[in-house]
Amino acid sequence: MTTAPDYSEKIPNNVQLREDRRLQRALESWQPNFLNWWESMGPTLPTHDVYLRTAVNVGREGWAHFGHVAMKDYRWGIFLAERDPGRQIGFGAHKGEPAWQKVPGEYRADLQRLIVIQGDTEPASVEQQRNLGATAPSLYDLRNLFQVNVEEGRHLWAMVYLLHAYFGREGREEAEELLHRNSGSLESPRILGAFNEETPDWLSFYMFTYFTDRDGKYQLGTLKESAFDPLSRTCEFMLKEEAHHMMVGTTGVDRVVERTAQVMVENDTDEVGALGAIPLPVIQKYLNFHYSVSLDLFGGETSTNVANYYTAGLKGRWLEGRRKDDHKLADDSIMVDAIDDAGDGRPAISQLEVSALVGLNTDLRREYIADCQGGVNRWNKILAAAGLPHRVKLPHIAFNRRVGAFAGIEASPDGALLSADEWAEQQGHWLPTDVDKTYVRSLMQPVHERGKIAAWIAPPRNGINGKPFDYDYVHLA
Ligand code: BYC
Repeated sequence: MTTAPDYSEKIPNNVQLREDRRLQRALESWQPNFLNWWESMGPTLPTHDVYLRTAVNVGREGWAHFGHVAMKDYRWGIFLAERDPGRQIGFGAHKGEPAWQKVPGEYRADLQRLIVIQGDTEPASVEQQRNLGATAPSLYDLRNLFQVNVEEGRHLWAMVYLLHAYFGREGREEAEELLHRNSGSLESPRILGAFNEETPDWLSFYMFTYFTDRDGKYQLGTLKESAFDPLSRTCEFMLKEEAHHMMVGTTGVDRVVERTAQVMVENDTDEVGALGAIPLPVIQKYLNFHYSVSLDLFGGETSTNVANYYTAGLKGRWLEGRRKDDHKLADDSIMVDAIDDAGDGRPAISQLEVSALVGLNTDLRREYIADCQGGVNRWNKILAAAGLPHRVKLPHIAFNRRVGAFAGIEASPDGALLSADEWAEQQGHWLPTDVDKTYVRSLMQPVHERGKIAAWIAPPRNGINGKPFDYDYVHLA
């Protein structure tokens, strides 16, 4: 099968859509609805064109083409990683059997649900970020925002393709629903909590692309292991695009921390608010918020859903192939976080041994936490290099949780259990307050001039695709 997308088609694709007229027609009738959604819920800043990358191949080398394009003419398409005809299922009850090219009847509902949840997050993030263009700190950042947005749009296409191609009428209905639910809507909100939060400023955007997109990386990594081969192949290619989103988040927070550290050192003060930078305690609060809502995205510490998904072969573990066990886990156990009785009737944070299968959300969350610590280490290196003793840190796993074992309790960033009153009184020390948010927003004055950058953030070390920072990445309308 050819892997180069065909751009002569209305819907660029490398799945030989032309050979399945019914499917092609169904997707072509969804396309105008997608474009209407993009027009009404996508980026609000009017632009003439943007220096964007578009996928031209799914192979290891040279898969992207860079050039200025009008965003509404971006060629959203359907690209799956190359098929390995000998691929075998790597885990669960069907381990060793050939990967599925069709959906087995008994797993249809579960697979559809996973694909819908994944698909729902993609347009949600575009909706959350739609107003950010108006306050971009530089044309470089503006371009990165739009790149993330168009690729999240393409990830929606990826899931809609699966729904249309493999799930019949129900799949087509779900594809419509993906355009009807909206982030933050009271009547029909997005499915997962973090995707109904606002992304009102660029510090939130970088934190979101660091912490929440990283959940995407881990969830896609588990779906890449799926026995359902088209899902596996589509996630494999999505992960390639996702790498850029990780870069935007990581280096975005780097640059905010770097600028704050510079202003602190130059003025020999921690009080950088009056000096146009973002104070470190505010950065820490934003980090606390985005990290904790992203931890919720992994579901409960124990979950029979995830045990069933694994045994069925629908959703594997992070880097399943590298795990040294039987890949069935029926006889294994795992320690998970839990709330216990301290003995005096008060709750206490403890650990509980459960079957490895029901603890798989915990397994994935732990991989994610270790990865998040990498960012914190980077940011602390920046502070240390500036000669500052200050450090940022990840809050305790029980902090500000609304899903799972800790949903019913409140804890401080150090993991001390708090009464509801103590939490209400103190949360403003740990989560962004209205005052913090208003201050951060007050800094968000647009810098849309070539080569210029806002005062609250350091310029990037490198431009995009070898271009300099002062390249004309975006032409505004
Ligand atoms: N908010 O059994 P449990 C991305 C529900 S991000 C609201 O513990 P399970 C991206 C749950 O549905 C990656 N509800 O959960 C990033 C269940 O409901 P039912 C997105 C929640 O099923 C940035 C109940 O609570 N992809 O790609 O083991 C930009 C009990 O839960 C939440 C995926 O998530 C929540 N946070 O695990 C753009 C992969 N959490 O059954 C894109 C697909 C749980 O009682 N999804 N609930 O009605 C999954 O694998 C799983 O559904 C979850 C939940 C990991 C989300």
